[in-house]
Amino acid sequence: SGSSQGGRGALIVLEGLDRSGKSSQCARLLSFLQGKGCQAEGWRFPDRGTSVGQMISAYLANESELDDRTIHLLFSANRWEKRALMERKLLGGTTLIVDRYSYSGVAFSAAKGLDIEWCKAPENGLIAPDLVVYLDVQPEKAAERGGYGGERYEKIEFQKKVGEHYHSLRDSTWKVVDGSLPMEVVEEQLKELAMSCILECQSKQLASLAW
Ligand code: FDM
Ligand code: MG
Repeated sequence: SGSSQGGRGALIVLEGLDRSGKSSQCARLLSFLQGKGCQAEGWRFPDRGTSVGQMISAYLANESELDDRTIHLLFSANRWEKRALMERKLLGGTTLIVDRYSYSGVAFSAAKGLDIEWCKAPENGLIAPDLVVYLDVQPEKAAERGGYGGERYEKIEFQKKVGEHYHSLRDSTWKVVDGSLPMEVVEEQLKELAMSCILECQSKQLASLAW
């Protein structure tokens, strides 16, 4: 059974620095959509549930060391291993609300000094998002929000560099939402963006990332 209105689902991605509010907003948006009877699922990358995801998780927890390019390719592989399922879900009418995607992949690795074009290359051919919402929060503000959890990358100087690289990735699918606004205000903006995106996708074909 497809969605109640027919047509494919939308691929909606939330991006932003650590502690920008992505996870809470993904959860709120998902329950709003499901409450409206929309077929929707919440996904996140890295997906720590696969064997590649477990290697990534150990790396983020500083339990293992990996060469910068190697971990970059593992993050990408973690999206590739989910590509077929993602396509099936979308074509079956399920909207996916995804916490981080290829933009995180490129922005975080480029912030380490890797060449940005090299970082983009393995993302080509993954499913292109229909909407990317960037939750814009200053790194200083994000760090104040209950602090960081101690994973690799959760350092203010590094997050500033990540923010600059995110900025250079903005394209026509991006909407920037001020993540420092009250949670309810951000939530309302997201609902509107998501609803119009879902509507548009019913008559729009899936596309592939072509960086
Ligand atoms: N991250 C996430 C990357 O470096 N590359 C990627 O491709 C993805 C998806 O992993 F610091 C980084 C971003 C973040 C860390 O993410 C873990 P979560 O959202 O905190 O689990
Ligand atoms: Mg984190």
